[in-house]
Amino acid sequence: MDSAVASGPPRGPARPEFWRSPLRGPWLTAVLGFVLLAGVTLLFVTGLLSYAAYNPDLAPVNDQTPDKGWLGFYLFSWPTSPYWLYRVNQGVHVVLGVVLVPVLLAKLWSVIPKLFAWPPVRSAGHGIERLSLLLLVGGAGFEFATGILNVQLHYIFPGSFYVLHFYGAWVFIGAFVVHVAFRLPRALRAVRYGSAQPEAGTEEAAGLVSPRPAPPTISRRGALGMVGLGAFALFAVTAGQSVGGWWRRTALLAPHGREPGSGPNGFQINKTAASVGIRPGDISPAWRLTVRGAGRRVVLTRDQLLAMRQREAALPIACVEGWSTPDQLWSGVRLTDLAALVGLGADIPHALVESVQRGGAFSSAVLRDNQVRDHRSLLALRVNGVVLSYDHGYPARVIVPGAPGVHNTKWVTRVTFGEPV
Ligand SMILES: Nc1nc2c(c(=O)[nH]1)N[C@H]1C(S)=C(S)[C@@H](COP(=O)(O)O)O[C@H]1N2
Ligand SMILES: [Mo]
Repeated sequence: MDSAVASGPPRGPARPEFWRSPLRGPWLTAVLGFVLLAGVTLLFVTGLLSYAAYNPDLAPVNDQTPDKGWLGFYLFSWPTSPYWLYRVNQGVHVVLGVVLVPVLLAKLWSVIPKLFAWPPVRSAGHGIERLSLLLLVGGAGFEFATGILNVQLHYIFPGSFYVLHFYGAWVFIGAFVVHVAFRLPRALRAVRYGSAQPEAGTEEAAGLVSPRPAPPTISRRGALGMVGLGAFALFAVTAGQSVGGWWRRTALLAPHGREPGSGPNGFQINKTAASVGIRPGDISPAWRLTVRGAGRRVVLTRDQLLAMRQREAALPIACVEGWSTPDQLWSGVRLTDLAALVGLGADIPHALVESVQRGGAFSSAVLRDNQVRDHRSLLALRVNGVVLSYDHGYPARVIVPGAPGVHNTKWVTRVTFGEPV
């Protein structure tokens, strides 16, 4: 071993001279690192909040692994106010995740010589540090990849996206915290030192500065500017789908397309009726709504629902994929009024909402009691002054303030209050 070290690293990337970019150095790495420190922290917080918004601890239909053990310590009853909470949270989470991609790639590029550092493991401590870097880089790659595949509707992962992205986030953030703890002092020194390069091979160079730099073709600030420009370009073609409405046209990367159609029902659709196998017979005049709870059962036609007191609520649809719509004016029957039909008045419990859809992860959802009790929570029959279109959930769909889109079940046929779920 000693003689191998003494004879120096093998030819190729393990030798510092192999890396020739004059841009690499502690200042560039530190600046990119600080951007990621702020960005990843915000991604983590909005990600945890997004997960809490699913009320995963409430029922297995909301999440396939409701018991998160102590990783779910922070879960809480997702509020219904402000009603745009999920829209803003998820817009920030997804847009920021996309925008940070060039920064992450630049950061990885800036430290790549260290991947080949020689000898690969100097000591036990160094070995542990490198292992944590594997979790850091692997975790970042995993979180960004699963997130982006999900917003691009490319479901190729083995198992549920929530579960993978959630546990992946904890692994990543653990490694991230360790990394920040070890590197923060050095990064602070590097930015104080300024963008002048330290001598290659010195302590301050941190193994990043090339001992044999090629002539520069761009300054370090210029390189940062290019990364910023890339991030801004991604922002410009992504953010429009979170703002919705007219701005959707600017969302060139929107996987659902940029034109959601026109007219009162002309706003973004997630799954169309045809795509989830809703048959004409399921939503024909023979359709019925069954309301159950407190040992009672009431069956209603759509006309009977329309004969009940109609209420209005202006609420958006906000999907986990980051897109959302501006407020739409829904009208229909309050969930509290449905509860009253089976004799539930005060202390209305949670409710299981089921659709006519056969199978599929989104065919039913459990709403928490605070969501059911909110007077803006409706079983909507109409939107923006007209009958719901088939694709927006005719004959009836749920709409709840502040909730993720997935809990706004379409083609509802049964609402069950208070049964253990
Ligand atoms: N039955 C049923 N309801 C559903 C879905 C579904 O696939 N099936 N998709 C959900 C998701 S993920 C979202 S974001 C919203 C989208 O509603 P919209 O298509 O009317 O915009 O509907 C929700 N309701
Ligand atoms: Mo969604």
